[in-house]
Amino acid sequence: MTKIDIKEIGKGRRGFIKKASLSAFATAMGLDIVFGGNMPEGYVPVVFQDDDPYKLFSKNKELKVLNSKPWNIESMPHLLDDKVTPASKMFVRNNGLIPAEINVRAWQLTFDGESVNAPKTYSLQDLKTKFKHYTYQLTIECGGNGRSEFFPPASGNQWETGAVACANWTGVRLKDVLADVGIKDDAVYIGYHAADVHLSGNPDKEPISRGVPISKALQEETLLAFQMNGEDIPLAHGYPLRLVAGGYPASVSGKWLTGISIRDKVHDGSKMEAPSYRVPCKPVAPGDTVADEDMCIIESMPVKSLITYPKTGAVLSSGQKLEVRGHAWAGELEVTKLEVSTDFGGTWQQATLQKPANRLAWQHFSATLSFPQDGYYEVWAKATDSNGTSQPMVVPGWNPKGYLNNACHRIAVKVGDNG
Ligand SMILES: Nc1nc2c(c(=O)[nH]1)N[C@H]1C(S)=C(S)[C@@H](COP(=O)(O)O)O[C@H]1N2
Ligand SMILES: [Mo]
Repeated sequence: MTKIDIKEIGKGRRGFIKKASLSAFATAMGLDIVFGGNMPEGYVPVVFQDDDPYKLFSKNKELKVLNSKPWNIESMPHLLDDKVTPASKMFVRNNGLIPAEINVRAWQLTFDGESVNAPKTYSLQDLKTKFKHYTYQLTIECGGNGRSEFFPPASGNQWETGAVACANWTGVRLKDVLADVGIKDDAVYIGYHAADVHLSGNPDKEPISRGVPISKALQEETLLAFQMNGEDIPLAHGYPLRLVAGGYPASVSGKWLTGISIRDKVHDGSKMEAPSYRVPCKPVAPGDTVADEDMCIIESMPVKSLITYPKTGAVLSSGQKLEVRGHAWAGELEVTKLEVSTDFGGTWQQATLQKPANRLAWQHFSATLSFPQDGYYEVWAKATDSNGTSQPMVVPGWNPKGYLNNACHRIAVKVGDNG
């Protein structure tokens, strides 16, 4: 099966449409462009001018498009109410252009690097037939989720709270495949390679090529996934093959996976270098300049939670109780406590917190709240991880790139007619 993404066809250097793409447009339409020779250089036929990302990626219309080049689309707390996030409500974060053409039959995954015994290549079929399949619910959250709240502001996509999801991922364990490849004792890191295209159009540049320490690569839940929620992975989320390493910043979960390098040092691919996906090794004052050598790679994500029901702005009648619910997660750790407050953090009430479906899955919570009188309230949620660390009530540790904002989530609730 070949999937063609019309929007990416012909976007060469600087996004201009080349004459050479005329035939690609014609093929996509199944019609000749009779006077196509008269089209000005760079002209996009009207039928292709309206990018409708919702249609293109089958997304719920309430998701928010932050950027179209590359596509970055954010979800919202009330859309994340499902226990397992469906594709239609999952955020999209791209650093480059989605591969224009995907040939599943010819798709290969190559292992190389200083620390493989010998390079080895697998077809998708090899991976699916030679190794045992596993399914896990894995939480993946963009390192920049919550960036919009930092001050002074950090450049980059201004994510609010919706760059997180927990889907069911099915694939083979990376550790099983690495055992088959044969790796040397000096392996310390892996780095992924993928089929997406750098925004410059330069085929020699990778939009992103990140990785994880070998110990994370060898965890049971680290998958080479070919299914999401029981179906082929949607194109926007990495079809036909994706590395999924839950609990770490989602940037390590490489989509459209074509290669894995086993490194004898920390992987030095695109966006591994400072300051990308790094925070100051020691806390700094807001707005400080931080030298590259003082920035450390983000590994496990911090403890966090989201109230997914009700939607902020809920209106209750006088005396009505409110059943709130949501999810909590803590990177590589487990969430051990979830508390909610209706009085701006003055007092806290313990919520019912479920165990995760498996390690690295988010956990569901619920609590029944009552309100003493009519008026305006906020519901705040605070999770605590198995190390005893809780979410901060204010935006934590400012950092130059605006990563790791795990401040308590808050929703507004009005009680009574005049609330
Ligand atoms: N090949 C490739 N993999 C990638 C990216 C990318 O741009 N290219 N973006 C990364 C980042 S920064 C994030 S947050 C997640 C987003 O995953 P999603 O789009 O499936 O939600 O994919 C990661 N994997
Ligand atoms: Mo990300």
